[in-house]
Amino acid sequence: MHIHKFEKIWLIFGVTTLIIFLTVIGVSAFYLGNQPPSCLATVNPENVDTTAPFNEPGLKKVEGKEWDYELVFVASAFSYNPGQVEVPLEAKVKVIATTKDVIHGFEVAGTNINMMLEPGFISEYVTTFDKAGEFLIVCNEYCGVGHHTMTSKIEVIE
Ligand SMILES: [Cu+2]
Repeated sequence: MHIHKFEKIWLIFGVTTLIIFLTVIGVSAFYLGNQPPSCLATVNPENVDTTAPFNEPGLKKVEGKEWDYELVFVASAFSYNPGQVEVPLEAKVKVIATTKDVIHGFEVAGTNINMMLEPGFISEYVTTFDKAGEFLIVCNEYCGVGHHTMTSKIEVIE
């Protein structure tokens, strides 16, 4: 069978990039331990309000962990609880969030926090807020008629 020279080059290019991408994903997942933010912990979506830590949404100082604070958010159509929260500058924070009803997004504009909140799953992300100011939290998964009003705010204060 005759394969044109350009077609051969294109095939080699395609297979090589595929191998490179799979290697990057493999190293990231199995060697560096990177995982999607919501793949390990679960919560019954009907009992979110009575299940720790979601029974007390907001910022809490913690001791003896790799992070200094835990910032708990509960999403439901069409709001986040808390609706506004203050975080000290340079604090290492673990953001813990879930949803009580449908899938919502949790994007903190201007940072690299961007999680999908799925009913029954807990999404977590550890980050350091190293810029002072106001950061808008928006829902970026269409969740219904009030989707565009679904926001919250993180104020990073010195
Ligand atoms: Cu939404």
